[in-house]
Amino acid sequence: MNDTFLKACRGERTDYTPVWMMRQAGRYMPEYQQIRGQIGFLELCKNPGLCVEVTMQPIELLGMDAAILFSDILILMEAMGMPLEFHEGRGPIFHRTVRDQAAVESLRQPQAREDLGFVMETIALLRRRLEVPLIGFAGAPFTCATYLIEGGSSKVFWETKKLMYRHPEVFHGLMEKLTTATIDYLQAQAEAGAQALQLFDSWVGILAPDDFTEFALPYVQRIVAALKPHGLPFIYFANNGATLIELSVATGADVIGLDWRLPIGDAIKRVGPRAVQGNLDPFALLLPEERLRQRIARLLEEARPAHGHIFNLGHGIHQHTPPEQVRLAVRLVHELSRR
Ligand code: 1CP
Repeated sequence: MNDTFLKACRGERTDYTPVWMMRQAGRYMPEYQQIRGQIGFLELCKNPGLCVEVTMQPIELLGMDAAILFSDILILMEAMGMPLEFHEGRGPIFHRTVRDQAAVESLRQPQAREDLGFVMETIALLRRRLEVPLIGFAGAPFTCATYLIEGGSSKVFWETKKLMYRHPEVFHGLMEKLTTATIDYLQAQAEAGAQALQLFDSWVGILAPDDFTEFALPYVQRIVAALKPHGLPFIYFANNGATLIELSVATGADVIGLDWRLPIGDAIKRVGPRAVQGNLDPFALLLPEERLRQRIARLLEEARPAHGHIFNLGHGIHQHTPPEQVRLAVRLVHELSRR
């Protein structure tokens, strides 16, 4: 069992810097495309046997030090009674939106162990096969709320901010429900065998720090606190969160995920004595080998003062990234960080 990733999360000494990449299982891999050619994305998420295959692909072919459960953050909201569809090229679409009190009340509180049993089954199957730790995950309540309020992806988040500012009680009611569902979901994943947990706050970077404090932070704090007794490292990733570093630390998470928009050395000073995860620009994987080597060497050097560093990208791998460049990056991290 390669436990380098778990040691780094706990701030313990490791022989080299462990690496995994957000969205490491997915469309940039021909082996994934081959499976997706036979089955729709949502069906794939509900098929434990195939989810295991897809989760294993980047471990076996690219040499990652941790696996992330193959699923999607929106699966939980489907289980809350929000029918969901994925359109080729257009991304996720919810058939209804949640923009008033009645819609919030109509959301059901799922029982993760039953309603999302396929996820727990995937985790159990993976634990029998994997020789690296398995990361479970969920979307953070704010990010999940944006999808429900907008009815899908957004660039300006008009409806989200309108609800937040004009009807804060409705917004907070929605956040309450998402928080309760997320705690149950992550606890179920921990019991099923997940060895670390990551909360993805992909769109929370649109909030000013004061609004983060009022509308997002208390819910993340509750989730982190509820999972503490399980003893798993907890990673909080606020995308576009350069202005939210201290507040990310205030969530209580053990590991702070960093996007690429700030130098990792600066972030580490602000994070203080806990582990960090990040933060190569996903597009830097397009650099020629020598430049990529320099970039990674510099990042590793800057991250030396961290109380634990897990190498990752600053956000998910882009779907057109050549897999051989990903393999090269993994090899370079291992080679350049060996102590
Ligand atoms: O066509 C396909 O094959 C589907 C593409 C795809 C994949 C491979 C989607 C649709 N989701 C996923 C897998 C996925 N999603 C994982 C698997 C594990 C891994 O990382 O390897 C994870 C952790 C997610 C999480 C996720 N889904 C997030 C948070 C992470 C992030 O990137 O910020 C978000 C925001 C989603 C929503 C979602 N699901 C899929 C898409 C295309 C999107 C984003 C749409 C948008 O931009 O709003």
